[in-house]
Amino acid sequence: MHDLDKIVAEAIAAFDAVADPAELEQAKARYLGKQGALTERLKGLGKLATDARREEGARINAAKDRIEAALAARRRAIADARLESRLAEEALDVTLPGRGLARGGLHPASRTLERIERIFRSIGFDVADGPEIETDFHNFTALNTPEDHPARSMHDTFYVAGGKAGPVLLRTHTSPIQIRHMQSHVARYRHLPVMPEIRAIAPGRVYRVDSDATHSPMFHQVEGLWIGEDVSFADLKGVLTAFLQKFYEDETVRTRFRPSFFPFTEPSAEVDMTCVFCHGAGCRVCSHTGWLEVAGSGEVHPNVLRHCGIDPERYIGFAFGMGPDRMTMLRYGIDDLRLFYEGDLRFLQQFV
Ligand code: 2NL
Repeated sequence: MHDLDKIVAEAIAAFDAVADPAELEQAKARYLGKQGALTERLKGLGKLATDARREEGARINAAKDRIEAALAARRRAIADARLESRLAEEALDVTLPGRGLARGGLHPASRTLERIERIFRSIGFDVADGPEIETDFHNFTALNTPEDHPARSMHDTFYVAGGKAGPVLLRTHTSPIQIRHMQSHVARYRHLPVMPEIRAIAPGRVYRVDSDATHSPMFHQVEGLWIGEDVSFADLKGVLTAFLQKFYEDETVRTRFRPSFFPFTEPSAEVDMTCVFCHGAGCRVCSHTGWLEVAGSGEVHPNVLRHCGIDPERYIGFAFGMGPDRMTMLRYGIDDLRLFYEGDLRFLQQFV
């Protein structure tokens, strides 16, 4: 074999032996570079006679072309192989089923509020809303709560600031929603000879300085109100009994009303329902009484109506307040209120 053929064969073998672009460039330098095998041969041409020089020069150039062609082919092969392996590595099977998004869901406390709203809407109640930061007037004064009542103390209420218009606080119940609702109802229907009936519930977050296994500083309340010319205590009993039967999906639910006291109602009553677990027979949940305390209620105090611009000699009605968080616990059999506010997905996912 002519020694040029040997160099070409060696170069091709050297190119084939590497798989890395940088190593390939190093191999190229060994054959085509300034100190490469072919360049050395070209330098030696000067010593030859003209004819021999032309012949030898042509052969060297032909060898150089073959090496360059081999180099170009190897470059392409390495690049192709790299692309192939990247494609294989990053392969994406678009026909595979997706991983899917985790499905969100409403918090059990929200589900209960929506359930309560749906039931009351179905019997003709509006759902009212209002600010969580309230004035002392809407939260206490309009509700006939005396200046020295313990609910007004720093100990029981979160005060936010003392503005020019008086103390500002986180509402301790949703009653101020109803105060605002009554005031705007009165203003809206001022031109009518008879005020249309007020039928509304007020669901929402409320705040009290209280925190243990059964009390959270933020919890939920739903209050309700029905004011008209002849709304009676019997209507209160009928509405609450029907509501509780619907809420707990049990038409055998019975209620009883025990005398009580609230500054904003007179007379006032504590509402008990037959235990949802034992239906009145007595069990651990109802402390073996057969009854569960579920709401407070009463006839709206005349002073409250006056504060809202309603004439208590003409209009009368009832109000009630209940704790939807406890209702959620009873409905789903949850035994610790704190689970509601920890945001633990293992708990929350059970309600999706
Ligand atoms: C309870 C007691 C109650 C009311 C709330 C009310 C609201 C207005 C006027 C009169 Cl605007 N009363 N609300 C009445 C009686 C009881 O809640 O134990 N709640 C969990």
